[in-house]
Amino acid sequence: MISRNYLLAAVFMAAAPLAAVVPAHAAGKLCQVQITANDLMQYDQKEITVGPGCSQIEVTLTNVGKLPAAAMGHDWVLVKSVDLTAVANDGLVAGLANNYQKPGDPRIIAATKIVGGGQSTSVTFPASKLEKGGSYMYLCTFPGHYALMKGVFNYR
Ligand SMILES: [Cu+2]
Repeated sequence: MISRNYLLAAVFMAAAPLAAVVPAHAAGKLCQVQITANDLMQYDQKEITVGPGCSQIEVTLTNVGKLPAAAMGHDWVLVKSVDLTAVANDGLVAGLANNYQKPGDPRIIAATKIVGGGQSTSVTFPASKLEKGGSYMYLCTFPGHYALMKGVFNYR
């Protein structure tokens, strides 16, 4: 015999995931950005502008090169402009296993992992992490790359 309580619990458990998912889809505007990186240590964009009206920002990085991650990997890391050099320097010693990002670095606003040639990765973060008109930059933290691989990130 199946008790009434058991049936109620089953119905509740089936309904709960739906209730959690629907508001997330309805939560506002997702602003999407595409950027590529290549074997010549270059992003295809030196400046990215996002906004207005974004609630979430999704950045997709595609490594259009051919070399593996250990030789010519790239990531996309968003920081305040003033933190650029320090984040790059701390990333140097963090190693590939940490995507050349200092674990738990509070200066990193958003970051993808390191990807090798032919791979793609993305990161989604809330726009509320940014101030409109703030001074932000993005960089690749693979050792030696950020001198060439950096750009200005505008949030409006
Ligand atoms: Cu790179």
